[in-house]
Amino acid sequence: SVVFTDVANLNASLDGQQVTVRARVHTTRKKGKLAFAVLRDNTDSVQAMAAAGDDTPKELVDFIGQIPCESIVDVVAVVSKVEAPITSTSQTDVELKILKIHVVSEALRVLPYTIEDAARREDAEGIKINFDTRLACRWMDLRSQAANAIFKIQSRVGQYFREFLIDQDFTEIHSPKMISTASEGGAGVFKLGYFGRDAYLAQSPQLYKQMAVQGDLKRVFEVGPVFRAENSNTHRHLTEFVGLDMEMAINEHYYEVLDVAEALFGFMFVKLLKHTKELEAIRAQYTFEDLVFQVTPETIAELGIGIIDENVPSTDEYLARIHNRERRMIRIPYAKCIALLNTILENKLEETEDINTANEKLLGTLIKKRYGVDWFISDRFPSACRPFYTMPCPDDERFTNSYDMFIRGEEISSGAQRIHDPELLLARAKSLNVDLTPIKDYVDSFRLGAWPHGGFGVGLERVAMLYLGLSNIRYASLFPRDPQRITP
Ligand code: ATP
Ligand code: AMO
Repeated sequence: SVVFTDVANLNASLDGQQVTVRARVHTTRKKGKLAFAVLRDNTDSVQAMAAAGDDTPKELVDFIGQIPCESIVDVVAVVSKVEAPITSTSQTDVELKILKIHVVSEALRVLPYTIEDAARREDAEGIKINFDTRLACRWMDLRSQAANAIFKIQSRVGQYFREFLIDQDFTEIHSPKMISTASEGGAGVFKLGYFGRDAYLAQSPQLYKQMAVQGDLKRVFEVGPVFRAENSNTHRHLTEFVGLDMEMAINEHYYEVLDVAEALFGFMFVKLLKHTKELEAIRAQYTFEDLVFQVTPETIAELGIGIIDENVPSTDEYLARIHNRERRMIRIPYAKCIALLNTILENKLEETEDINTANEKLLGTLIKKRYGVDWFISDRFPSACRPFYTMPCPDDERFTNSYDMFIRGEEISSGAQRIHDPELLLARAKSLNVDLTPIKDYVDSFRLGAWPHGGFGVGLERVAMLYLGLSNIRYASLFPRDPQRITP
């Protein structure tokens, strides 16, 4: 059988050797007796050429010149060291002298758009194709380096979420996605037919992850699809997204959940930093500044959180400390966030009022200015803004033991301690006008001895979008679903 050499492995040490390479034709050019082709395999590329003469028939040169760009070809060639480096390809010190070429799969001669179109910087001059056009042919768009890299980073977000929680003794669960009623207050549900009955697509694994804890799994997580029939035509809402959810039994305080959240995201952010090749490819198209997630000693001194150190630690030290639970991210009570906003807002907000998207962004800016970080948790949210299952604060019923996590002034995670007393749950639902009859099983799951517990949910695409400073969540969704789009 034929041994294929990857484009990435072609270099001057192979000078004079015959190789077989499978790659895409990135470009071709014919000039008299010469034909050139750039062969591309993902981020790697190499120049290949043929010159009509004694050993090379003119037909080969003509044939190369007319292969449509993006076709997949097998090339048999001799590796040849070049004198002057070829700067337009990733393999700079060699070119391939083509002996044979076989088209494995021919591309259309007229492409919907070129890879250069898909890779154009957001701030570039001239005509840009719009993102809808790119999405309509996503398999082409994904070939551009930045788009490809976004999904490599996103995959790591999921991987680190899993790795960290498994290491902390969490069990991965798979809850049903077809359910008999809404699982989340507020957001709309998609209805489906279920053998003559109505069923709904799950808006979150919320009720099931809690019931799993009551089944003594005690520390659980899930990575799975979440469906929301919200007519949300915003830069950060999808109708289907990937939910990263966790739920755990707690002993004394919901801070036990926040400790896991902080350590988990700290772990993830530090680990992501090492994927420099992908981060640079994304940065070349979408300008973004690195996420600042390390709290300075001044902030620690002011807020009285975590350990005290004169020096801001290196990322490795930071990771070690997170594991040792020595350092905490900033946690700011909701009422304090409102107070901070009110220092500059003309129309002052009440401390139990919901914060809209613009003010959320503003809050992010204020916190960055004051504490130097893009990452924070706000806790003790007003009862009126949280679902029925959220535990009220024991010291003040207007607020709840709940929290949101923000990066760059936008929400990536939301969670709470949950009510584990069925009578309190019924009372809360009644006061919020939520009918719990359809989820009687859920209420009953707290009647056989219930662990106090809490957890949180994260949107995978939100994390990727905001970690990478992207302006639209659709860039971080492989085949985005929104009210306007259900194909491809
Ligand atoms: P979640 O729903 O998960 O709590 P979210 O980021 O969607 O997370 P919401 O609490 O739904 O947050 O809303 C937060 C802000 O987002 C609101 O203040 C609102 O201004 C804005 N928002 C939410 N949904 C829409 C929408 N469909 N259209 C415009 N803005 C929206
Ligand atoms: P929430 O509704 O806040 O909480 O969702 C959790 C996280 O999911 C992401 N998210 C979204 N991402 C893309 N498109 C959307 N339409 C969308 N809506 C939400 C956000 C958000 O922080 N059951 C609770 C979680 C819990 O308490 O454990 C819940 O679903 O990143």
